[in-house]
Amino acid sequence: MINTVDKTMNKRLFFALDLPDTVQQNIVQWRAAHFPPDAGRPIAAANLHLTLAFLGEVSQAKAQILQQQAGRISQSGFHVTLDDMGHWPNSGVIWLGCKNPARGLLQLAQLLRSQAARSGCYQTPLPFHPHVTLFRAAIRPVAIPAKTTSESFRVDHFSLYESVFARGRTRYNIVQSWPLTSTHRTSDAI
Ligand code: 2AM
Repeated sequence: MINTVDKTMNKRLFFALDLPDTVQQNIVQWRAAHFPPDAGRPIAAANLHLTLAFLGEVSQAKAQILQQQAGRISQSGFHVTLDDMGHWPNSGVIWLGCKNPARGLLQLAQLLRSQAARSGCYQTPLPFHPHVTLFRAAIRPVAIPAKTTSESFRVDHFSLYESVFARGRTRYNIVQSWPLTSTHRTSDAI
């Protein structure tokens, strides 16, 4: 049978939280001051984000369904405090994370991940560990600074992103965003 689905139309998508510009700039400055230049490949300020659910290569039809489902999510915003960090040498990732992630953050990621799984997007069985990737290709041991930036910000929306690789660079473009506002509160605001 001939497969008439044009795979080139698929997009590499993921749901994520963007970081306020000031937070991106603060993190980049702190990173430059606290890590050696050969720690790994630093992520550009504009690309710093917190992934909620990775979808992979997705057809337009499937993306539309996932966007409709995302639009039905009703929950309030929350705070993110990046007061934790670490190094995953196997995946070569140095990251900033949250010691005590807000319940709303975990709830939102859980919902998006289960919707993605139901639509046939493979979801890792590993537990969700909210993080902002600072470096990739960090495969050698590196001294992790004693203290993080402890950047804290309020989250009032989440977004669907497309990952685009062009001219040797990866860019993350926002496809659509949805507000986190709810008349009946389903998450805590800390
Ligand atoms: P990472 O930062 O921990 O690498 C876009 O690629 C985003 O989706 C990245 O933030 C990446 O997380 C996340 N992601 C999760 N699973 C992925 C996968 N299997 N392949 C690529 N990116 C993935």
